[in-house]
Amino acid sequence: MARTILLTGFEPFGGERVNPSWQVAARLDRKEISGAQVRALSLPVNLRRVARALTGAIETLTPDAILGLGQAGGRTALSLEQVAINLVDERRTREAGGAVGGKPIIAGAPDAYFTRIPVAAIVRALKRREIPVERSLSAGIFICNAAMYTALHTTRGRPDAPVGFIHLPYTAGQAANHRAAPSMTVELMAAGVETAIGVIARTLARPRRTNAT
Ligand code: PCA
Repeated sequence: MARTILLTGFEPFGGERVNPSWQVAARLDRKEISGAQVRALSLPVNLRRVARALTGAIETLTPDAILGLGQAGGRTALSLEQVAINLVDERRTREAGGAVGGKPIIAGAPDAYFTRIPVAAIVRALKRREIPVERSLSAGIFICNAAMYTALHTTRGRPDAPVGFIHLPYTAGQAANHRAAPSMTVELMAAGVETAIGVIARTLARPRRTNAT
């Protein structure tokens, strides 16, 4: 049976007309990459609704892997997030319609989760394709971090399932309105994310360890 990779992007926020994360996810929707089928999901930039949308999709699709995408204006490269923390920022949360100010995303849950996608292999693959890529130690304390945390927490019982998050720079079009901001074309970002999904999909294709009896 074909493997399924849930690929999430966000709606535009902060006065932007587009969000590169959704532009990239929409482009790759239904694509078959290294034996895995991509299913794209658009997420709201709202703390409560994002958790509901994400856990609902995980329940209905039971994806073999989850890759979240988000916009991080100002970054210069595809940023592979290495950690998600159990915290949301007060001020920006209010803007995003939530009431959970300065509190954990999920009360009583672990402080942090490390990414479960093969970061080093993805960095190598993107560098081979000459696509700017970096590792990041903070996904922030806004909705993207919350989405990454929620995905990792919801799938904690399946530690072999790859789950991770990549922040994207502004698109070239967005950067036209942000003086001196770095940017990439949607095409190049999509090529990078497709490469990353290929690496993830190939780890799924490996025969699983079975308990020999
Ligand atoms: N970026 C924001 C929220 C949605 C998005 O695309 C973030 O980094 O939290």
